[in-house]
Amino acid sequence: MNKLNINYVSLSRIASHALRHEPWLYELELDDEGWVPVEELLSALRAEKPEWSSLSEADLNEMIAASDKKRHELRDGKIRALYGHSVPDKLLKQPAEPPAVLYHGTSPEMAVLIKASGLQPMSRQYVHLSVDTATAEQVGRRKARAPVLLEVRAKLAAESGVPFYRGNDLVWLADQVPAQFIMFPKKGTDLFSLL
Ligand code: HQG
Repeated sequence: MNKLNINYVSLSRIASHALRHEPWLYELELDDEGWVPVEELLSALRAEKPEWSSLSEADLNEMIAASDKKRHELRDGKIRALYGHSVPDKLLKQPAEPPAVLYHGTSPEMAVLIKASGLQPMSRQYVHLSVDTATAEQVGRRKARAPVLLEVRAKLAAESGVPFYRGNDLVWLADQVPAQFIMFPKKGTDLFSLL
């Protein structure tokens, strides 16, 4: 704990809500790349809880450093969420060359639907992909006790015209990924009988 008794997990959760989902509830407006002035976010957060009343930029830096995932980026007096957005206006992102393979962890039930219609962003702006299987499993465990790991042939998809975007070092984004570029679990696994 720190001198202001700030719970950084809870701070990060509220900051993500403001920067990803409902900025208008905090009187914030994201620019077309998702940035807001740090001072504007700070004044909104200071009003949320008595123990946040003298929150500073240093606390936001500490929140980012203390987090288990790199969810936010603070630069030149501005801050944004790096991924996860559901705001109505789609953020501008520059396509980048993805690694050969990316992973997506999900539930067995959703994997069946993904086999039929590809990876879709659902309630977010972008599909979220992981650079390694450990991260994808962690993401998938939010959806199922025994998640399914899908392998996305990202380089091949990119070469075929599917854009990919960098989220952070571990997370990549896509508008959608057609099923033809996704490898599903093989014959002999439990999931295969469902697929
Ligand atoms: C599924 C967390 C049916 C998809 C994580 C997923 C991540 C489909 C769910 C980030 C589908 C959406 C995002 C289709 C995809 N039919 N279901 N065609 N295509 N789905 O939570 O990727 O901790 O919006 O498999 O770590 O699970 O918040 O996406 O299960 O990086 O920072 O639809 O959120 O980060 O679920 O997670 P979500 P996600 P934070």
